[in-house]
Amino acid sequence: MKTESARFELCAGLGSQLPPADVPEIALVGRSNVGKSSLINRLLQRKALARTSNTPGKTATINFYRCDTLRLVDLPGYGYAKVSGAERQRWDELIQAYFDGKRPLALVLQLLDVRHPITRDDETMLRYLTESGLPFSIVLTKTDKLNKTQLEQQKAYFLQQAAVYPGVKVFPFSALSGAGAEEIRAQVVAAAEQDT
Ligand SMILES: Nc1nc2c(ncn2[C@@H]2O[C@H](COP(=O)(O)OP(=O)(O)OP(=O)(O)O)[C@@H](O)[C@H]2O)c(=O)[nH]1
Ligand SMILES: [Mg+2]
Repeated sequence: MKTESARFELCAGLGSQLPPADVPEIALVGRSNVGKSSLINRLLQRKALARTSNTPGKTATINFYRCDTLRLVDLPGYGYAKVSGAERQRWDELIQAYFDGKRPLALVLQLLDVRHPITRDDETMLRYLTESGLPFSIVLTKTDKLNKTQLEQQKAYFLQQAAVYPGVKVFPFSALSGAGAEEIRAQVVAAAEQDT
């Protein structure tokens, strides 16, 4: 992955604004604030190409980042309680338009905060990915926030949870230290190549 060539490509607030589905895409999904934009920055070796924030619900559009012949797709986070009904409906429609858009989805990265149990929203997403037959991997974010013992415990918990999804890989990751980024990048590149 030649990250020097990475650039922000486009942001879509409506299904009609999605770019032509012409290169393999890697989509990031997960709860609001789980670390999607931070992972994109790490994968592309940029400090702030994707905007990150302490305020959940920051990314309310689908943001596309282009690197070589693949796209990283930052989807709006789910599970943020404070958004209005109308806003939530727009998000739902936007995400549906993306997943229904017959796009060349090479891989979905499902992000889960390593510190917390899987939520109902996470489960809904995981079930959706499974039922749609989409290839996906799990990324456990914010591993730097746990000590070694806690981290081992949580990894064991997630590996057990992931066992119901055959063949799904689990990548522990820290945006702070960069731990795990190399492995995820390799998986992204391999998935995109397979899809080309
Ligand atoms: N310590 C630590 N903080 C992290 C990590 N990943 C993300 N954060 C922090 O968590 C907050 C949310 O990160 P974002 O990358 O903006 O999360 P997001 O999933 O894009 O959030 P939305 O756009 O709201 O859906 C920011 O303050 C980040 O700095 C990590 O691995 N370690
Ligand atoms: Mg974001």
